[in-house]
Amino acid sequence: MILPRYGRKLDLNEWSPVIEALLDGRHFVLTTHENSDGDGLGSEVALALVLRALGREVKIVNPTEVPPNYTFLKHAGGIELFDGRDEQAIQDISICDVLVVLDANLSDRMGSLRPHVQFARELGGLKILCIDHHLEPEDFADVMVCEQYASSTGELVYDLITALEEKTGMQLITVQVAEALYTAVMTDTGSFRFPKTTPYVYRLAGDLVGKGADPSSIYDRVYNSITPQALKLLGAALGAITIMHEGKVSSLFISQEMMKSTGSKLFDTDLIVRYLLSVPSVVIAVLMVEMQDGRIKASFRSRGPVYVNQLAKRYGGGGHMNAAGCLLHYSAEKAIKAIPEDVWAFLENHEATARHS
Ligand SMILES: [Mn+2]
Repeated sequence: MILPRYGRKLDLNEWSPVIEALLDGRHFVLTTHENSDGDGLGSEVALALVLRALGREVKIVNPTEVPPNYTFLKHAGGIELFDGRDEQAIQDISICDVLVVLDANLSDRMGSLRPHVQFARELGGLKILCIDHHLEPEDFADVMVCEQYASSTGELVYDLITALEEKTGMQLITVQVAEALYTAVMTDTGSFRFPKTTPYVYRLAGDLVGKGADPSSIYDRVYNSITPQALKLLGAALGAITIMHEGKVSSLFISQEMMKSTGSKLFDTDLIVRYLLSVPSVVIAVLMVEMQDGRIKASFRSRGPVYVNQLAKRYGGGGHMNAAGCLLHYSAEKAIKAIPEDVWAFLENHEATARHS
């Protein structure tokens, strides 16, 4: 069930279906989307610490491994981050009573964990909660808070935790919780500069800094932690960017070969996508990465009111207005040829519609 969208900060009463489910649960598993980012990881670490402070058993199990620049989150709180390669962690999905999905609103985004979740669901007794801020949610959980006004899932989790503080009379935002939430909000707002960075987001960040989150050390750990391999990949990738269609579309294909020859990993491609939109004429950028299993991970970025989530949706993905993605079963040759053409057709159609309205 998707809760009605409020388009603003929820109050204690509006959060109550989530709070009830959290307080009723004993054994929790928290998870986020494949190829996890700062928002998903920070949100789950913050919520895990809070649930633990409330005496609950909590495990974090993600579909894919944690990028090295986010491992500091677990050290801070003594929270372990498991992934789909850990069989014991997978077992926990079938014995927990509440699964909380953070920063993902499609069941598909749980990747390799999805069949295990479905199995646990069929056995009965597993309650699923979802807290997210992407467009067009799929109704797959018992309680879903999907608020696209929010800058980040971290912003929603902050609101949830403050509502829990109100409900329990406990102080729940420790230094570690503040650090995790700050990481979530900082990364999803592009360091407090994307359009959804409202005055409220700055107040929230100020509160977290007041509670012990250190902005410069968190920035340093997240962004100034590039490996030499990632830097080599960046160099190769920048040289391979193509700008086409009157300078309005930029595209880049990163092959397995490029990643192997530089010794880089999938999450090393995350720092590359922003360069694709750094040319002012570019309206839509697409980054395609050939994954180890042969699938193509496509990330779309746009400038202005261009809903690239609609583009991603055609391929079974989704996301936000200006940032969306999908996974494709395309060959490399097909992706390189077809996807930038689809992007251009989508943009031409968008421009024609905009002219006539
Ligand atoms: Mn997010």
